[in-house]
Amino acid sequence: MEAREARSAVDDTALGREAWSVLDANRTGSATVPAPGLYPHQWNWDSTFVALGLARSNTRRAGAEMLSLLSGQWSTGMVPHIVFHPVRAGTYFPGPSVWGSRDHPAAPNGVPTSGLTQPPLQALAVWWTWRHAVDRDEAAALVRRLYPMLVAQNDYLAATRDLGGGGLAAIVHPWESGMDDSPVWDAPLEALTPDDRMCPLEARPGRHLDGHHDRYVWLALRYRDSGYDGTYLREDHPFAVEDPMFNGIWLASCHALTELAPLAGADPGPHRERAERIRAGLLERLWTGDAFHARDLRAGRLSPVCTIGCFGPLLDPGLPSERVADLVSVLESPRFMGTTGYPVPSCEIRAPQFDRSRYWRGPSWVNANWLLRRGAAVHGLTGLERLLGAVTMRLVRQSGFRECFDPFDGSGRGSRDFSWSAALTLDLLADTVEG
Ligand code: 2M8
Repeated sequence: MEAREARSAVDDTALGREAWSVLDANRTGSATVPAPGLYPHQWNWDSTFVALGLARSNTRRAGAEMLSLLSGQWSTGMVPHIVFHPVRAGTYFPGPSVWGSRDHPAAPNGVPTSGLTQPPLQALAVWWTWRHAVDRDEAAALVRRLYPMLVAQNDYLAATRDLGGGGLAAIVHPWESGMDDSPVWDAPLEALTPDDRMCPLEARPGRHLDGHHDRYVWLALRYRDSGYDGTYLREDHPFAVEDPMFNGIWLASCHALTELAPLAGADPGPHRERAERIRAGLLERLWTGDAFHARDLRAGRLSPVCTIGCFGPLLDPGLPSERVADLVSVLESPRFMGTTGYPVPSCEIRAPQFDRSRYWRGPSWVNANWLLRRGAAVHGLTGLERLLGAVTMRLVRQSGFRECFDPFDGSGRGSRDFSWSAALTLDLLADTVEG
């Protein structure tokens, strides 16, 4: 363990080997768990980042990762944020008995899952797998198999989650953002008035603000008790936020679907139209003048805090060039990349809520850096793309495949041997090789 922490200048081949050994160790059957100790099940976007990282070297395994995740898809089209590993069911809270998917008619038979979703990155990962596949026939078969599930997922978001009516999907729980403890959720969480059904989470040092543990669980229970009902979400659920990262990822997946549709013999037109609608929603509803800020639908307010989530729409190749320039200038400024030696901090450092060691409130993350780097790439910002790749490689070379990193000194935080950090390193290494 200490050797990983002390790593300074591992050569690329050794680093790649270490990444593979982490992914092999974290694999259970056909799925890769984020970190067996802390997160012993299949998580939605973790698994999808693993597929993105494996895409260039192992089409079959990237595909198996997606198939395993989508085995948990509900008949509503919702792709759950956790697919539980049956043997380890008792080791994570809230587990299957709390979510109660077994008793829900829309949940898959025999595959216990949570009742929430996470950023819809899957179509992008499937497209990435197809684009980089060595065996195109195998990848095309995978696309044909997965395409209907990806369409169902997108239709679910459009039909059930456009709670604001402006073309964006709302998240109904901070866990759905993947950036669970982001300060963006502080105000909507504090506005809740939980009743006596509050149920405390086990404390984990450096994780959530104490006052919010209970609210996370309470919110999840309220939604469960509604029967995971769409009308309840629209009319009663007290947490509904339009998040720019969630929607930026959704938009990127709609673009991916326009490329995948012809391979599945389908019309790309509806995906193009949906992408345009999401872009219009982002520009009309979340743009503040320098970045995209999350909209709290219940309070009718934009969040004042700027976090890495604010840059999600960079993933849209059709984002107007002035908005791209505005975003990049904030990203490169002292508020984010300009003053931290190990960017990108997950919250702007001048914000009172910034905390260099609390999850999603300051630390740098490999997956967020990868998304921003992809955003730079789609806009042809080669210098920024290279820089984001280099700073991310420096983090893992120095501190190993940690869950996240201190943005000032690069030291590791959270779990060791974390799957998405290892998998996305493989993707970055592949770019180094391809030049
Ligand atoms: C963290 O979220 C889980 C709940 O989903 C937790 O706090 O227990 C987040 O970092 C999230 O982005 C990630 O998907 C998950 C598993 O790595 O852990």
